[in-house]
Amino acid sequence: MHPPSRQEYISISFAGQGSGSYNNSKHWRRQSCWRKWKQLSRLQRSLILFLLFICGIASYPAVNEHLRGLTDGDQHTDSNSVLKPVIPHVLPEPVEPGQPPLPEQTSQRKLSNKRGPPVLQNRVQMKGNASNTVVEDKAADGKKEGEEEVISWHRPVIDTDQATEGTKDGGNKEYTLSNQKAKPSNLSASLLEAVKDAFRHAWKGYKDFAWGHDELRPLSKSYSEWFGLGLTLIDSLDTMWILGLKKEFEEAKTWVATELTFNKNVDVNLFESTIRILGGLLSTYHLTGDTMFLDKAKDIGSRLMPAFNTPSKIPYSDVNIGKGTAHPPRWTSDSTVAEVTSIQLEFRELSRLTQEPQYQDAVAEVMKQVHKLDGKLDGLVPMFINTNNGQFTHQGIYTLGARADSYYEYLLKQWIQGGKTENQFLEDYLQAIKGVKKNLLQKSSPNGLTFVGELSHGQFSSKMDHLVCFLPGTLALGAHNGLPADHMDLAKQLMETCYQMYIQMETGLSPEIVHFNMHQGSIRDIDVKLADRHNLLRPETVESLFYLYRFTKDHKYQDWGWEILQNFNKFTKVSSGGYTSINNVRDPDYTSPRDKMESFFLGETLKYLYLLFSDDPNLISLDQYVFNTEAHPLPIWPSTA
Ligand code: DMJ
Repeated sequence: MHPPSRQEYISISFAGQGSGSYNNSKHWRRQSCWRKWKQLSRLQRSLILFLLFICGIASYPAVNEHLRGLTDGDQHTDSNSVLKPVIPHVLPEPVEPGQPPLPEQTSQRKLSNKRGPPVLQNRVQMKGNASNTVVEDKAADGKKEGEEEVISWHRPVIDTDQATEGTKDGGNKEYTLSNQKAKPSNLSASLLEAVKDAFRHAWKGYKDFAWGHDELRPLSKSYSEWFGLGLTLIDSLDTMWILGLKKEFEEAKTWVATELTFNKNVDVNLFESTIRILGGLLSTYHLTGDTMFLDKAKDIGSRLMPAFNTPSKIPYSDVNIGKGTAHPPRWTSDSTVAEVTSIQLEFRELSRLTQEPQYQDAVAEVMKQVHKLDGKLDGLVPMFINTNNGQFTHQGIYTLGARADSYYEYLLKQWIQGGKTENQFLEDYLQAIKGVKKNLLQKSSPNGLTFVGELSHGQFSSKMDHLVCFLPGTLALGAHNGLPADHMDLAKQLMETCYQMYIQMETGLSPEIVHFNMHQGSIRDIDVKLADRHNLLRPETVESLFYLYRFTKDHKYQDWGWEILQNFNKFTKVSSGGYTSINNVRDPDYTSPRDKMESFFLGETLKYLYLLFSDDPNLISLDQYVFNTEAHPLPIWPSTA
């Protein structure tokens, strides 16, 4: 008996008859290829397979880089989200009627047209004052003269109800139409209200789809858990208080009082839970005077303490707050230098409030050891430290970005918190800034943007993380507290650079990492690698804009923040509620949303934008409060003298 003929041979016989009417489908093509494959000799097939294998190996790095670009992010990025279909841009949604301006909104100032040095090309130009419109730079976008596209100030970009594949065509045309109704009648008087609108919109998404959970996934209208502790809600408490969102605050407070429990068998990251949860609860206690928040702060603070039970007293990265056990990550016994040196403001404050010294003692011991360690370069620290022997590891790499950033920030801020009496912090900070200037500071070509690069075993790299954009603000804070005036000069230069990292992108939003060109003849200052094009709604640039505006009163910093807020509204706002991180800041038509709203968007980004737009220097006075690295204000200690 003959075996039943296989389907592929059936279609071959149709095609082979040359009827000219074959079915040109994928199905047919698959069958035809299969037939040809089967007709090859074993040797030919082996040869082809071998060549395909070689090609595969050769293309692996490029593919890998592309995939990394889709998945990179904070360590807790949900990798599933990258597989989501791309969501198209949509027409503007109607905007809720505006609230009356706040009393502090008195300025009738026009938005500045200035865009830094004249040679620097900015993508977005603001025209006029009362019209509050944004006109895209036609040259940059290749549009014809006279074809101005007016963009409304407040447009949702991502409509969850219209999620389809392939958004390349048409999407941008639709949503670049002006929505005149959406414009506030007076822009300067509405900046604060615009931030409140953004917060309410973000909060709506969180409340509707993620209430009591860690993070909103706005596109899938669901949530993700990291620690399972209502992270976004806690991170947002003091923002709501500062923005005056009383109803929202009361609802959240009720949840904290009745639902939040730390008696849970969960592993949490020491640093992240300290800066977001402990920091958030402490600052909310200070702002409101409600001891419920202090009780919760004590509870989480004491549950985090097992992290310090290590041979070296350098804490482990992870703690199980239910079991009272701690451990390093599975693959190493190292902790990150930034993580172990950026929990001090919170634990020191907890000790001051409770009169229990163990918290402060534990974090002071870390600072004492790091201060004495070998392996620094002119005050710059490596990125890892071993929890067994207390020594730096992976030495020779110096950055102000990920894994080292807030070490520098907390040197200055501990000095300020303690009433400028702990000179060791100040000395280490001053030395580190000198180290930055000597080893990491360079200028780009062709326009001479000042940037902070990295050093790897003596080799300079022009890579700069968006995270480094905390530095202008920190430098300005130092200068405000009496440190050398040239710190302020540097702060201003770096601020300009961080702004350019936004405005030179097609979406007007910064990527996660940029590379600066340094060779003569470069045609642009900033390059972005495929893997680095994402934006996670991070706060560092608007944080620095807030400090720079507070100390200089130069309105251009408010203008820059306003542009950034508009671009968040334009490219990351999800119509059903919430904002989303995006994968691609280089293509306004194809931003590839990640389906995640990080808690720091509410805890930091929107708070700093609000404070930036406020002209009231007493709204969280920088002479009374110091912000932790998650934007939670803690009091500067009263002098004991
Ligand atoms: C926040 O958790 C904090 O600002 C931290 O210092 C750095 N990373 C995020 C924001 O980018």
